[in-house]
Amino acid sequence: MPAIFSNVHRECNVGKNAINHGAWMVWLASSSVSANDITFNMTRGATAISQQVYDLHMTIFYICCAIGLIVFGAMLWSIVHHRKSRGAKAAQFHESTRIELLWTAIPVLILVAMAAPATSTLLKMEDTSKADLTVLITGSQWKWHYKYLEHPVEFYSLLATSKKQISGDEPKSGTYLLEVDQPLVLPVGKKIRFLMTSDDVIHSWWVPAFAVKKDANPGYINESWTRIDKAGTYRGQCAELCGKDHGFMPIVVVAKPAGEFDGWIAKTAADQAAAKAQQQDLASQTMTLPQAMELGEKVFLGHCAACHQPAGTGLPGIFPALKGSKVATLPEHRAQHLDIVLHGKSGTAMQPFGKQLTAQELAAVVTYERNAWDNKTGDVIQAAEVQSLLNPVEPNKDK
Ligand SMILES: [Cu+2]
Repeated sequence: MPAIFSNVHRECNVGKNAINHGAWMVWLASSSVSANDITFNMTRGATAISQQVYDLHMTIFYICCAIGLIVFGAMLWSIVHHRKSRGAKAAQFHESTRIELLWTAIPVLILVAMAAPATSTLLKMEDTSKADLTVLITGSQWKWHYKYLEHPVEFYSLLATSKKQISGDEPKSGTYLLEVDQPLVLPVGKKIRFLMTSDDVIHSWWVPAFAVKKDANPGYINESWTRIDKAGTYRGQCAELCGKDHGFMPIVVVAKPAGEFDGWIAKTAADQAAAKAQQQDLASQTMTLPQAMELGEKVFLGHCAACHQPAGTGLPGIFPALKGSKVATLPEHRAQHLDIVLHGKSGTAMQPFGKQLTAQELAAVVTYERNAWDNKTGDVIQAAEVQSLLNPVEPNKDK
């Protein structure tokens, strides 16, 4: 039994016939020492703001407890001492100006005492000025995209928990559903401004240790910030019900000392530039059908199978089947098929994959969808075609 409950239980047995106010107050005061150890309480977190939010939460909690004890204590005492069986007679008085003033003034004073620290903390939480680093966070069914606005670095961060753990075929790790392939890396001791938005539905970026929880809305940018005190790994989740895999888009932040972070961001920028150059190289190569099918299957299982299912059957009434569908089999729908994969389909859960995958991966996955599960169209899409659809040559505007 958690300590708080055993304390409550013990205190409830103290004096069966009378409420021991003294004991309750002692418990209330002493519990402040252990409040942080209670696992279902808020965390103190790893930032000055999260500590302030925690203190504010505890202050308001204790004020509420005290009000509850006084009000319910007075009620219970009155019920017991002025009960009918004791021959109590109701007092007959009306319109006492003094009492009315008192029961208006006391709650107003309590509310002001609560509002003052709450407002001060909220104002600090909203002050995103003078940031050292800005990260654009984009929620997308069902992953997060991070872009460092001062550096040429951006990437998607996807759930890394294996499908076998999810299906129960493997034992679950200690960080089950709270692990990603690429964590967001941030420097310690710097003010980091977050800009939140979404590609599709409303998500919410929530890391309890930073006391940051902000909605990521499509077509709108929300702001928040943090300054992390300690290096380490911090975990969070999407906190807005955003569809089928809402529970599968965790957040992992790795906070590194500033010097280490500078090294990491420089290396990542160089790696990403090299990968981009390599992708352009690959885009000029021609794939055979078996090569495209091999790569396409990997891409399909990693990005498409959650909705369209590994066997291409979809989920009837929710996600369309690709196996035997007109779009994935008929020659006249080939261009539409490519367009949907690259740019998404508005009004549906089908998101644009054009900026999430390389031209080669996009070509391979469309080839796979057009040839797997008896679709067998024989079509082989090449990366060069995808590239031309992604970056159409702009007509000369001078003409
Ligand atoms: Cu979400």
